[in-house]
Amino acid sequence: MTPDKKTIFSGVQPSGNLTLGNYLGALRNFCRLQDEYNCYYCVVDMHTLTVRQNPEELRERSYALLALYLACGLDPDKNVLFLQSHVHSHAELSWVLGCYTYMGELSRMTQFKDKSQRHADNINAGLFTYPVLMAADILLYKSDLVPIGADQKQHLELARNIAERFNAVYGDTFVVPEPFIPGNGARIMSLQEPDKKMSKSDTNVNNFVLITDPRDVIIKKFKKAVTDSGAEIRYDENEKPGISNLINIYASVKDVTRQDVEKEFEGGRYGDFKKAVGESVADTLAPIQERYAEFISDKTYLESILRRNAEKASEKAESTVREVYEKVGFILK
Ligand code: AQP
Repeated sequence: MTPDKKTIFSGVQPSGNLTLGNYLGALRNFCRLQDEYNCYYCVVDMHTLTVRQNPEELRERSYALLALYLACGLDPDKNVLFLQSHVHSHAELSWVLGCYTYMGELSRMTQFKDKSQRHADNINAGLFTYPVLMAADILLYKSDLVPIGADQKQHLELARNIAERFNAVYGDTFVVPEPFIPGNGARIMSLQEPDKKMSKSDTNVNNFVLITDPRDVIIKKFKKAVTDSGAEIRYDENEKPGISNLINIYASVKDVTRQDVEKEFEGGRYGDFKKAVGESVADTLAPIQERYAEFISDKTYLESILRRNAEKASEKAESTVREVYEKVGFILK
């Protein structure tokens, strides 16, 4: 860790195979920021328990997520790539911060409302307190910046409020983190239901594109993507949510503006546009898929990264927890 650089923390849950939304909203920016910042990028496995998981699959998906971090270009010598459950300080700080978070705040979280509707048979306390654990993840590392998709903005705001509240009582302890939300790509929507976001735990496979989907599958999914009545390729989230989502995806993978996309496909047909979007996504993901296949076949290497980085992350996290314990009045051992 370089002392004069600012710190980043972010994480992804191994709650399913990662989607194009996770890549464009989060992972791609992780890579873009890795030279400028000291980065902690976590596989936040503890968060996944808010929804029932198959233990064997969860373990495999945790390895897969680390392999994807590497495949997307994160350098394991430059970044602290680690597993949340390897650092006990996350659970410890989460308990303390939970005592500085109000029920009313947690009840307002839209993800809690969404997920409790989707999993009505399992509205557990963890689902409700999830944003407190997320606040602990971020605040433990005194993070300045948190790269996230737009869906996590509300949770990040809560983390800021908790940090400010704690600092107001005990004096400067936590850095109040800023979100880093990309322009295009911040909110990739479902391909079949463009009024909801693309999610890795969606039950309809045609709603999402996985980072690891084969080229023909990617192109087929885009071919099937819901478009809107009319024939114009124009960005309008309210009137044309399907086409707007595709414009956003194309702009994001090509790193151009939405206006550039409208101009490129002016007068074009929906079918040709969808094919172009599918091909551009497949081209972008192909090199990542190749590297992923190599990394996932070497568990020994993945384990060595996790072991090494758990130590690095623990060192920083434990020092924050000690500081917090002292401030709240615990006797340090
Ligand atoms: N559709 C999306 N568009 C842009 N960014 C997205 N992210 C997720 N979906 C999109 C960003 O990916 C990061 C990791 O997300 P997460 O694993 O912590 O959980 P999530 O936000 O709840 O993502 P999913 O895919 O919807 O997971 P499930 O289905 O398990 O709930 C975050 O930065 C997120 O913003």
